[in-house]
Amino acid sequence: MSPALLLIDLQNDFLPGGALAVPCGDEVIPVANAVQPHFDLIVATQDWHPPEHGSFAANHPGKQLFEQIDLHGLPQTLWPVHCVQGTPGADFAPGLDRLRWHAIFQKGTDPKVDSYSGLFDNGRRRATGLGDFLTARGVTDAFVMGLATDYCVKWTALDAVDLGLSVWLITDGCRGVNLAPGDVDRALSEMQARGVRLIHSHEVPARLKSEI
Ligand code: VGL
Ligand code: ZN
Repeated sequence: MSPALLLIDLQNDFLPGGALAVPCGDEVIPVANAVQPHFDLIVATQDWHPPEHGSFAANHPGKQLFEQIDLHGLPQTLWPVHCVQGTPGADFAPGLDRLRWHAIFQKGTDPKVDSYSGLFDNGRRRATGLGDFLTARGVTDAFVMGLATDYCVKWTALDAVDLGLSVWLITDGCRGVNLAPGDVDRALSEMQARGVRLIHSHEVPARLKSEI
């Protein structure tokens, strides 16, 4: 197995007090710090929107927060202004160890299309470079954790499956938005149905040692 750890959107705006706070999102930071020493290859994704991004309700006068619209041909949930490039909300969580990260892949930079996945935009037109990065290093297994389970974590995991990787979701390292009750459970089922395997962070060391 040639593993990589993918840390998804561990940014201030997704933590309690942030613009798009994920309930208990701060609880995953110690999990990220605990698993990092077990990996030789660690990458992070960063939601990185321009102020005029089309996913912000504020940029669609008359529309409500969390309403669904059509954004240049794709369904789009309208979010609070979050993770604006260069703002403190877009910074990584304080207390998150990042000394051993190999690369950061930014996404959501095109105002016309959102990018939940760390690999491709929602229209699958542009790649972030993360897929090529993993392929170039011969990665076979992606261990995914972060925020939010029902959006960026889910789409990153599913895209990684599509790239042919074995995907492991570190469940205690993820928290979800649950806009509708049950969204997180549905996301977990969807991932499992597509071959993503769920593991607890405590199982990671044994899994990395196993040849299976
Ligand atoms: C995310 C909604 C909007 C996420 C990012 O990181 O899950 N969710 N932008
Ligand atoms: Zn976003």
